Amino acid sequence: MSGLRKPLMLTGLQPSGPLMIGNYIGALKDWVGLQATHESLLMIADLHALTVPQNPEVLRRRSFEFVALFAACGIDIEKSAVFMQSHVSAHTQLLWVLNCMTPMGDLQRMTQFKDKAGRRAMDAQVGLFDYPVLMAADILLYGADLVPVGDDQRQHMEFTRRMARKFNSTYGQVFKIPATCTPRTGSRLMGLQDPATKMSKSDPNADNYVALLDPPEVIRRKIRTAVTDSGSEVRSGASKPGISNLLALYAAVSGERTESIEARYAGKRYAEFKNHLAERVIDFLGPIQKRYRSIAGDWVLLGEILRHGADLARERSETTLARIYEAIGLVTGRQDDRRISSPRGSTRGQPPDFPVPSPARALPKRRNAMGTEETKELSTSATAATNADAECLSDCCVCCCCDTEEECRMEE
Ligand code: AQP
Repeated sequence: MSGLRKPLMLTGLQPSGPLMIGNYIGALKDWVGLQATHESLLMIADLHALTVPQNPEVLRRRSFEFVALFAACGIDIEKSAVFMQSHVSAHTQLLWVLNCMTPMGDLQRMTQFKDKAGRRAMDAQVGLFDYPVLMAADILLYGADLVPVGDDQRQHMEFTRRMARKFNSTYGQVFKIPATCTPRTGSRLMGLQDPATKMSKSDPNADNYVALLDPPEVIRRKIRTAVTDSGSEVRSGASKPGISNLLALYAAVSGERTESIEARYAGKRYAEFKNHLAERVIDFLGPIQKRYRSIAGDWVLLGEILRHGADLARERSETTLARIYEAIGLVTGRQDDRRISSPRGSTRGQPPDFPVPSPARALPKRRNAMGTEETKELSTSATAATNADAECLSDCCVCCCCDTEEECRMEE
C-alpha cells in the first residue's frame, strides 16, 4: 500500500426495475474497473426510485437483488462500499438545505422532469420535480472526485455544480465541485422494441431490455423479436437504428470492434446475426447469473455488506453535514449526543453565544414604565440581554438593563 488516499468515486443505481444489460455496459462494468484506482461508494438509490410508484415488496426484494448482482458483476465488497441511500439520513437532511436554496425555475427546466412528467407537470409528484436536488445532495455530501453518470444525467450534474458554487459563495468553502464522468460514446444501448428510446430497466415493456437475470430462452426470444430495419444488411448507420443497436450490444458483450462484426456478417441474414447475438449474450451473462445464485440466498452476507457500506457512508456524510449545518447557522449536534458544537470562533472554555440559562447568576433589576423596579426574567430566549450584560461589565456606558450610567456602574 502506498499510504496515499485514493480519489473517491460516488455513483448509484435506482432499484426502479430489474438490473439490465444497459446498466451493466453503461455503468457497472466501468465501476468494476474504477475500483482499482478509486475508493468507491456505490449507492442503491432507493429514495430516488420512489419518485415513480413502486410496489413495496418488489422494491425490497429488488434492493437485495441489486446488492447480490453488484457482487456477481465483480464489485469487490472489500474495496467498495455498497449502501442503501435510505440508510444514510444525511442525504435527505442536505436535500432540505439545498431545497431552501433552489429556484423552482431551475427544476422546471430539467429535461428528465419534462420527459417523465410529460404534459401533466402540475400533477407530477414533488419528489420527481425535486429529483435533481436529492442527486446533488448525494454527490456533495461525499466530496467525490469522480461521479460516473450517464449522459442523460449531465444536466443534473451541471445543476449540482451550480448549487455547490452558490453555497460556497454564500456560506464559505464547504463543497468540492464534482467532476462528471460519462461513459464512452457508443455504450448507450437503446430499446430492443424501440431503438429510438434508451433501454431502461423501468420500461413497462420488459421486451425492450435484456435483464441480467433473464433465462436463456427469454433472451433468445427478446433478441429474435427485436426491431430491425428495412433492407437486409448487417451494418451500422443512422438509417438503421435497430441493427446499429444490436451491433452495439454484440460489440459490448464480445469486446469486438463493430467493423469486424459487420465484416463477418456481410451477405448474411438478420436472423442468423440475431441468433448468434443471443448466444453471445447468454454466454456473457451465464457466469454473472451463476455467481448471483451463489450469493443471493445468503441474507447474512447481504445484510453485512449493507451494514458495512452504510457505516462508511454515514461516517463521511455526517462530517460534511455538520460542516454544512455550522456554515448555515444551525446548532449542530445529534439528538443522542450530549456534546453540542460550539459556535464558529468560540474557543474551549469560553461561553457559546447561544442562550444558556444560568440559575446562579444574580437577576438584574430594571425600571418599568411606572418607574418602579422589577426583576428581569433571564429566560432562555433573552440572548440579547445575556450578551449585553456581559458587555455592561466591561466598557459600555449604559447597558440595556439600566437607564443611567450611574445605575450601570452600581450594577457592576
Ligand atoms: N440504455 C443504457 N445504456 C447504457 N447505460 C445505461 N444506463 C442506464 N440505461 C443505459 C446507465 O445505468 C445507470 C443507471 O442509473 P439509474 O438507475 O439512476 O437510472 P437511469 O440512468 O435512468 O437508468 P434506467 O435503467 O433507464 O433507469 P430508469 O428506468 O429507472 O430510469 C446510469 O449510469 C446510466 O448511464
